[in-house]
Amino acid sequence: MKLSFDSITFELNRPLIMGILNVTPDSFSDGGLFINKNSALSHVNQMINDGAQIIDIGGESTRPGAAEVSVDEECQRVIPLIKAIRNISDIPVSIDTSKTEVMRLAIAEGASMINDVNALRAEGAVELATQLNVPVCIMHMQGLPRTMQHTPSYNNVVDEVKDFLKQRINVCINAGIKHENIIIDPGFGFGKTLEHNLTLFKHLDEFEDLDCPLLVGVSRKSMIGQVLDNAPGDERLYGSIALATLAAWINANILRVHDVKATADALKLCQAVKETM
Ligand code: 9MG
Repeated sequence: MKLSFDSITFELNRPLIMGILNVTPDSFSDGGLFINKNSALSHVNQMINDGAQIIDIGGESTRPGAAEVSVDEECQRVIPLIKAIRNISDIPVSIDTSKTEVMRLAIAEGASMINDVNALRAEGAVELATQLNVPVCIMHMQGLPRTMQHTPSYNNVVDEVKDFLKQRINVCINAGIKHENIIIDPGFGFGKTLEHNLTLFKHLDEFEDLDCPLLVGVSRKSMIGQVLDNAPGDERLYGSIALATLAAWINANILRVHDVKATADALKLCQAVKETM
């Protein structure tokens, strides 16, 4: 399996690290830290040096209950940063948004991937992604960010998440999105209880038959805090690394993480064991 951006093609014979850059005042773990352009850029530089292969930039928090942001506000947060990153590096930049106008502008300014937690369900999003011809991550979410954690409910979480992703892959393919541009994501923490998240994680290997690169995002999430006796966000590093390593072992292709250096070290060990005869 391969993943191609305009500047680089990855073979996906080992997981890629996608470093998270939230340019928001209210994200659950790093909200407010990178609103300032210089601190954001120096964080990007650090993540590149630490081993990130993709940078995911978001201008609207998707944590449960987060306030909605206008297109203008979201663009003001992310576009200058995308331009600035393009001046210092050709690392692929992913735009984390569900809004078509933000997708369009971000790609025009040098982003080369769309990460949509809404799986391109906004009006015109599938058509736009076809036209832009860039990799797109389509994620499963039950409900909407504002209310998704109120009463998540499934008969069989693995089957239902897989069915949703299959259906979205079909919609994308029928609209003309190339199969090799589609990345799937079960959406940990998006309309799911702890039990749903753990069940999905245990069955990650079952997503292989959808035949698309698999992105896993669990870094510092509340499922880790819940297992660790309600540890707050800044005490979830070791738990995040444990899950990143397990996901890599189960063959995840992209890990979306806050802590790039720690994840990169863990992945090196995981890879060394995998490659040993
Ligand atoms: C933006 N965002 C927050 N969590 C995420 C996750 O788990 N996956 C993807 N693709 N995006 C996410």
